[in-house]
Amino acid sequence: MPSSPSHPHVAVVAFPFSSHAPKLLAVARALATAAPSATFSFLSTADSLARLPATAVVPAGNNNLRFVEVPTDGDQEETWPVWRRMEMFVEAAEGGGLRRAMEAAGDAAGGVAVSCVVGDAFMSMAAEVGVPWVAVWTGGPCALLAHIVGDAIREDIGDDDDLHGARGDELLTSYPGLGSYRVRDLPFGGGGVGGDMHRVMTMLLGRVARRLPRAATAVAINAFPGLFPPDVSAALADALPNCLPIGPYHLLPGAAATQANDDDPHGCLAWLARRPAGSVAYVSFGTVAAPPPDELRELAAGLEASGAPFLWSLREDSWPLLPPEFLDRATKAGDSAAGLVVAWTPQAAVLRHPAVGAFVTHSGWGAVLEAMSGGVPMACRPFFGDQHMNARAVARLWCFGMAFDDDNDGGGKPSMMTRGRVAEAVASLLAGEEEGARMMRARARELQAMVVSAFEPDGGSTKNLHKFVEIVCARRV
Ligand code: U2F
Repeated sequence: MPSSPSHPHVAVVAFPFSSHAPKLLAVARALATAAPSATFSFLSTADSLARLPATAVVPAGNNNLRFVEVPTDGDQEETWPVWRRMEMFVEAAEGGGLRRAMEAAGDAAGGVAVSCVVGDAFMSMAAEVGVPWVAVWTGGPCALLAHIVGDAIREDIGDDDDLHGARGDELLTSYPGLGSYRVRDLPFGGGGVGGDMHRVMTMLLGRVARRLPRAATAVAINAFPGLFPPDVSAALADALPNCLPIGPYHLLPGAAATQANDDDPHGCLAWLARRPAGSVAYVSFGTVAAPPPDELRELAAGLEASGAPFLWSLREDSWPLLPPEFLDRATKAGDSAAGLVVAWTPQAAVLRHPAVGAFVTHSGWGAVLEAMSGGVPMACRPFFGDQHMNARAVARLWCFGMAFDDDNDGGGKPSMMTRGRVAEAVASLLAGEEEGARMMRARARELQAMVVSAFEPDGGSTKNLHKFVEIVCARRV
């Protein structure tokens, strides 16, 4: 295959599960917009490309972004559980699949070989493909720090089962950048995702922790300069080569098309438009987390008890778990209903809508940044992975929300949502007059202003995006 070292051809490689691909595509579209003379190939599976919003898979920038399918075994796709598909996909990519997909991208680009891989950090086999690897981390940055020093922490604390043990409430002050977090916030526990999924994620994250610091040319993180205190930024800069906060990714120039705000089949935005400013509680647990049935029913009861209108994004397979009379009230009473329960919302646009005044969520990192960008205070019910650290940062570092697992008496109470706690949290975030509630709303507005500044022409994320583009498109002879 002929190569052309003077013409950058960048392969942007997605991890085709949960919400990873749209996040990588936001980065790809920003790169293609900023570097119109380079070629970008977005690599993902057919299944994952088909799930992207139609607006996202059209050429970006100067018609320089193309889409390339990474082949998988179609029979397996349909029938196997997600953890198994992940495992098979990663094995195939490690075993030459990624290299072949890059060659196919080169052929499709008229024989211009790939000069750099920008890959989801979970695709860490990109370190082996013979061109510079620039990694994109989509989760909470402090969780990445914790994974990098994970072996040392485990040696110190014990295995994952010990996170909630006697030392669970100890602060991680001996680890640079992690001093605000407790042992039990660490991102190593399974939190109900299932043993097999936990095992696969642990394997992937172990590889990320080993390869990123040594083999990546640069690492993009979904944050903006000034979001974290200086000790965290310094720890990230020490641990990672060319660590560049360029986010929030969903606000990168050119990224809006990845969110399909116009794609609102359930009429969420129109429903919100008929509600007063700051009156609605929005509820979503992202693309993977699923509260246990008892807790879902408590949440439903708590939302009703709060008396606030609510919009709930809930995957349809969980609907039968809700009390039938609740769904009838919430979905069948039309516009007079207190709530709207739908399978999917245009979430970033929902969180920007003036009617939304509180967000009950799993605190996935995307959710945290979308809430910040919308200036919406959060009530966090973390389940697994980075979500506990994210919730801790929302409640204690940035103070624009509360966490259901924020156990003030140090007794290791469960992090469950109960109807009373939900009703209290929602009412407080929306309109509580107590000082704590006022402060959370004020902090949410301050963070929103910081996000806006980050993308001004001389803003921190804008400047880092320029550096990122330079690294990715560097001409290498
Ligand atoms: C995993 O996170 P999730 O995919 O569960 O959650 P988020 O990082 O919050 O991303 C979910 C995305 O899905 C979108 C939402 C986010 O961009 O706007 N979405 C939507 O548009 N409509 C809906 O009705 C519901 C969601 C993991 F579980 C987390 O712990 C990690 O932090 C995350 C890192 O990528 O991946």
